[in-house]
Amino acid sequence: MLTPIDYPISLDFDAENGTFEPCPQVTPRHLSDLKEMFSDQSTVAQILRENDPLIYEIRYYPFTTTKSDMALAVTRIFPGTIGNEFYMTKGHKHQREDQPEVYYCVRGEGFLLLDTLEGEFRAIPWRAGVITHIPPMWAHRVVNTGNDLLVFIGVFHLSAGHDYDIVARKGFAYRVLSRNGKPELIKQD
Ligand code: PAN
Ligand code: ZN
Repeated sequence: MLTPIDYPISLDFDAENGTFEPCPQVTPRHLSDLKEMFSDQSTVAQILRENDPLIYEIRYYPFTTTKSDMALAVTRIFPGTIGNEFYMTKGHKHQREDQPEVYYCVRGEGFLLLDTLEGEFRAIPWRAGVITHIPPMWAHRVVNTGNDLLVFIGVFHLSAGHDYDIVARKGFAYRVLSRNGKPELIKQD
């Protein structure tokens, strides 16, 4: 259970591992949690018959005071592919239309995909040190194209809300697929 705080708090962040202490909440996302997001559904079904790999983990800290609800989330995406599609976050749009977010790539390499789901799309090459502002109304997804862990920090308001259904319905305009080991952006049909 997350409890409100009303005093300054600092966390001890391990940038190598993408973990911090104290950490009140860790949310694992396994393949079964985002299976509909990957393009190769027969490979998804085949993998799920054998096991349910951990694709990424989210560590939350709600810096909640009586007057504010800013939150920190550190996401660790493991390296790998489902078929030829790189491991990625589920992706969502904030429910509130006035809620942006700041993402900071701490470790690894990949892409931050931004999509209005109404015709505007950006793929931002990501590596350690890049900070990106995600404007309100843009769906966001991070793809790990490296051979190692990708770690990023997100800062947002808890009241932003997360709409996953719209992403599941409309999809991002491009997928990031591995071709001869190299990432390629492929337009969705
Ligand atoms: C992030 C994301 C986190 C996991 O904290 O929630 O990286 O991605 P999904 O939520 O798409 O599974 C964020 O953008 N919060 O708003
Ligand atoms: Zn978000």
